[in-house]
Amino acid sequence: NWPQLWDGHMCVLKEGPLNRTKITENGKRLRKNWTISHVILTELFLLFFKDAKSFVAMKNGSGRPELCVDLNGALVYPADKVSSRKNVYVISTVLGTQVLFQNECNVQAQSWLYAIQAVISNLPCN
Ligand code: I3P
Repeated sequence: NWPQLWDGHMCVLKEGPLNRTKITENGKRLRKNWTISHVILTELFLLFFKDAKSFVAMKNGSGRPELCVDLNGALVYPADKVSSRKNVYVISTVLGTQVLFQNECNVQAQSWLYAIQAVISNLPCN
């Protein structure tokens, strides 16, 4: 139950909008479908919500993220040849999920990269 899991256990390290698309699930390639998400970085997860309102709703006891990426053992790096877009990074999880995230502003995109890298390096499986 997401609201319960959230309650008192996780703090928001970074929050804001990013474009994202899942490209692999369980090691299987998916068709790209870029969407804008409201992204929340915690000490354990990168959570993608439909919008900021959905995140507030979850905290108030209803709903959950559209996508939850387990950062323990994950890798994050520039996705240079994976997209025609600029400032694209890939997060690759131990269970074989890969998510691209992107921001038109390279400073913004890079600040997400650094924040996610910092979380990963603090987790046991880094
Ligand atoms: C895809 C769509 C994606 C694009 C992808 C296309 O077409 O245009 O935005 O990824 O390129 O295949 P469709 O909507 O028909 O699925 P990028 O924006 O990241 O380049 P790709 O096939 O080179 O991954």
